[in-house]
Amino acid sequence: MSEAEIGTTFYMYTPSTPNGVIVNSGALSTMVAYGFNDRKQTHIFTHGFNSNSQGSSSFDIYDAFLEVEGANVFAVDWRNGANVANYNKARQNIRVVGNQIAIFAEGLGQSFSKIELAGHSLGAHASGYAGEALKNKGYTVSRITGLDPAGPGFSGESNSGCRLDPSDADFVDNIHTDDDTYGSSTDMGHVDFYPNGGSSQPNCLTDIASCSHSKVKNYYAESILATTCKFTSYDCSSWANYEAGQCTSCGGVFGCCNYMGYWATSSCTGKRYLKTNGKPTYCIS
Ligand SMILES: [Ca+2]
Ligand SMILES: [Ca+2]
Repeated sequence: MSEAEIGTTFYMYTPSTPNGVIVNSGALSTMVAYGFNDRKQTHIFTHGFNSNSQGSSSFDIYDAFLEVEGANVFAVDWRNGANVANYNKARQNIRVVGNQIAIFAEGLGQSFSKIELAGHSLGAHASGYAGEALKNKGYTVSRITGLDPAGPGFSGESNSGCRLDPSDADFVDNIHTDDDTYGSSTDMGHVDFYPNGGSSQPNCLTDIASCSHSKVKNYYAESILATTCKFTSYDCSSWANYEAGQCTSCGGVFGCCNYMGYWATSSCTGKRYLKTNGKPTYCIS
């Protein structure tokens, strides 16, 4: 679909405009008038297939960034390109959306060390395309967080230019919550977290309604607000071995631990496992 047909809209949320205002790409003076602050961290969030930017689980993420960082939050709404019957059409549309995100980010005139992208489902790959497009212009975004990056058409894709991968940002971290249906079973970041094994989440009886695929947004929102319990995860050869209690140590010969979500660091890479609760508070340790 064309840019006009997709009609990508950018919503801005700041401490001055917590309910959001629609802003135009490149209209920096208007953004500043509404509270954009280039000394603050900027987060650009992109939704997935059959979705939009205005759902409650997305608002929880924007609100958390405002609360913890007083950040500039932008929500990329490409609903006309995402709410189509044909998944492959939506999949093609994120090439367009990724370029629009890149142009929008460049228009902020901010150091890219302050700009982080995050996306759910197809939005994770759109963020990857944006990161790649910016790299081609000589910029590198500091971080891309993939929330259950979409699997169909991406899992096992050997060409990193066709999907989210570690080269798309200084630090790429992903959370896989439905790696056998809507999400991807392929590691696509410097670190890839597989809560509850990554296939099926607690209290999700069926994934037909994408319960497990969507649950990742709840985990991520909670992680931003975390103060003590920060989703500690463990290096392990498999979920079965993790469940059998073979991987409970951090450091030493057992490798390092890392926090899933907002508090993840780039110093501890690879595939990680952890358990969560089935409802808030999701974090166990
Ligand atoms: Ca890529
Ligand atoms: Ca599943």
